[in-house]
Amino acid sequence: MSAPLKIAVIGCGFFAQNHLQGWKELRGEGAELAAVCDASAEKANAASRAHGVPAFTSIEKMLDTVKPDLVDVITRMDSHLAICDLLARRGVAAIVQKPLAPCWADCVAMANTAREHKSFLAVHENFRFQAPMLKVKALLDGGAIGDVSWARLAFRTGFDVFGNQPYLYDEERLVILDLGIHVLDIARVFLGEVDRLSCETQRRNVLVKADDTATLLLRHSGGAVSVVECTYTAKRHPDLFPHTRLEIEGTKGSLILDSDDEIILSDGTSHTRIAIDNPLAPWMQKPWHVVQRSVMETSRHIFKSFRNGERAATDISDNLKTYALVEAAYAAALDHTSHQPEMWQHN
Ligand code: NAD
Ligand code: 89V
Repeated sequence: MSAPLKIAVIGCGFFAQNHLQGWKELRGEGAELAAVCDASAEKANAASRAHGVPAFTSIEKMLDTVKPDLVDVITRMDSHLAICDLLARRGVAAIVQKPLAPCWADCVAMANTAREHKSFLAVHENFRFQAPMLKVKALLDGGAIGDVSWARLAFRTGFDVFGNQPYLYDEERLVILDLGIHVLDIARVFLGEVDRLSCETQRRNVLVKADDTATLLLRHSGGAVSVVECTYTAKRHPDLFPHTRLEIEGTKGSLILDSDDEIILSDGTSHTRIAIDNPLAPWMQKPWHVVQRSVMETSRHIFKSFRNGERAATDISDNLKTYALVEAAYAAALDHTSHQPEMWQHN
């Protein structure tokens, strides 16, 4: 095998712990965690102690000292533009967490800079790498339900996401940008690109500043229609957080994903239950494990793409197509008409 590539992590907060564990598992595949960096010395030092790599509080100093091959950015969206700009100008390949940025203009600026510097920039969009979603995609691609014509994709929870991520209370745009973005991404993966969409938002939790619930109607380019639902304000028992429920119908049958461990595949007269394998590694904890494993699978895919000189499935140009749906949804929620997603025009 070729020499290991050096990975550096920027941002060692709540969600980075999953990325750090994932990189540890990918060591055998040539990804060597080489440094951690956080503006908070306390967070950087804690990650350094846990993973036995040097800690930095300055990105520049980390780049000068470690010279990483690939940097994994797990800071919040308001810092992504500046960090990715610095990395692109220094010729360093990068992975960046979702959401790419707080607004479309910043996303486009990031895409233009990456293009200008011919730098590798992939977005760590993980839902399509969840074990249930990979299984559904394989069934659809294998023709299990024929041509897909309709779907409902729903993420409805009352799980206290604010406990781990208190900054979510104060976002100007909440549920579509933080959560809907994942569900819209899998809608694209399963049903194809979107011609137009409409959307209604609600603020049902008075403690949050912005939308906590959104219901979207999408017309896909191939003719299929889907309903995308997301809320952080459902009262459910059991609450399946962090699972996305799916109902997908096609010309030959349908599939239903209503739990984390099986898909019900039907041809209209009988059904079969298809098990989903999603083992719990020692560093994973329920209910997060479907997300945790997908973090590792997303990193694995992006790392392999980078090492092989290929584009990642979730590179910035792909992720802009998902982000454009978020923008269209907020625009539709404002004027109550359907909107077409914008396209990134290369400069
Ligand atoms: P967090 O606030 O807990 O951690 C962010 C860290 O980045 C902080 O420790 C902060 O000090 C550091 N930081 C900020 N600017 C920096 C800079 N310029 N240089 C170095 N360090 C810097 O945030 P979080 O909850 O871990 O979220 C991080 C990202 O992960 C967000 O974009 C969030 O949307 C995403 N996230 C994704 C999922 C998922 O399922 N895909 C889940 C949770 C969070
Ligand atoms: O992406 C996220 O912020 C995740 C989840 C969708 C699970 O809430 O925390």
